[in-house]
Amino acid sequence: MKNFRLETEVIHKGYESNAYEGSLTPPLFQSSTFTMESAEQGERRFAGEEAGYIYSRLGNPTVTVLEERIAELEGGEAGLAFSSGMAAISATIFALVRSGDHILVSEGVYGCTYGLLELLKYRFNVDYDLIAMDKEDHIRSYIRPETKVIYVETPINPTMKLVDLQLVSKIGNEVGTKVVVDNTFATPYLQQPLFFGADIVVHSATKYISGHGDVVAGLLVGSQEFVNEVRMTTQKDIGGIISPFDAWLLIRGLKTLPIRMDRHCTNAIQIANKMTTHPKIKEMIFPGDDRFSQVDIVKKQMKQAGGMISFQVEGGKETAQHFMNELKLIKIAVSLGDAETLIQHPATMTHAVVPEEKRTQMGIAPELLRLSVGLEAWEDIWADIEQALEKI
Ligand code: LCS
Repeated sequence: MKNFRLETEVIHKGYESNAYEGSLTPPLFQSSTFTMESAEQGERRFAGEEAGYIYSRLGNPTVTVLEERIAELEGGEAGLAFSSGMAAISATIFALVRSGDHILVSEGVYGCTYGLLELLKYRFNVDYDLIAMDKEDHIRSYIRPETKVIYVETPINPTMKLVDLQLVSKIGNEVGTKVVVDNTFATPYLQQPLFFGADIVVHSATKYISGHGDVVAGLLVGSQEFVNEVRMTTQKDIGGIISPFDAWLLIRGLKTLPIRMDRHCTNAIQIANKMTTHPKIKEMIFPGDDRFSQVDIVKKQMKQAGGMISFQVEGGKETAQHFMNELKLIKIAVSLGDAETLIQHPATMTHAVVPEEKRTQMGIAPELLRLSVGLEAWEDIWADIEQALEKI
């Protein structure tokens, strides 16, 4: 069938209703295992000589629809779904490195990704460097013969710094190092790393892809060869698979991804405009702001600037916490990309596991706050922020 635009593929890709009694939505195959017609068929399936489902840790028809859909959206050959973003990230990295290897990492990653890098370093002898990835020479100076992965978040959680995907992919491809991009903040609707030359995309699907705050899940997109390898090794044998029901919820969430992202983005622009003029907001970091230091990268690789804003209030950590406590509509919660506007304090919440010195290197100040702008009327979101600012 011909390829459609992304807005159409999020609704139709990988599913034909006539195969399932005309059921409009993909059925939920809530089954752990699949029966075989004969012992010989079982033998052929295990030997890989015959296609067919065996056991849901190896594949499930509902999960397959999700995997085909995310692969299409990211423009990759194949997709794989996991029980969490961290399951996707850890299965990917474990498939790419062995003891003695080195990983080059963007200067800032989600707290538990940092935790995974530390675990790899101290338990499995896999070294890493967190570096600013803005200059070609600087990046190249950190590449060693043992560098097997360049791991990048863009936009970076929570500092909203960007990494030039074309630049890192060019370097990675030249030196033969896999480039892995965490595309959680942008989603494939706003940014498609594989088109810039990256090898693998990972997601916390818990966020915008779900969009409704009711699933914890992860996704991976890459070449068919790499996806097959992960499916049969670090996913199958470590076991971080998604449940069919969670896959079904993600299929539902994905259908509205484009229209939700448009609204997140326009709401964020309105809130950011208001923030820039407020005297109690010391600094605001939003890729959609004209004064954002990496506007060129936004223009080059993102369709819109996204729905995440980081900012600092005048005063230190206590003032930031006081501000959060005064909010009424906006919820204090980690996670992001939900219909509800959420706020969190990275230094004591999502990035509390990162030692202070490394947090400073990443740009996470004690008064930094991260706002996930939701789908409510922006005027109501701003009114809540404004009344809380008045009280600090
Ligand atoms: N990558 C990014 C960029 C994330 O923000 C997160 C979670 C993960 C990976 C891990 O995904 P998970 O296993 O939770 O599905 N970020 C969170 C955050 O900022 N607040 O709560 C979780």
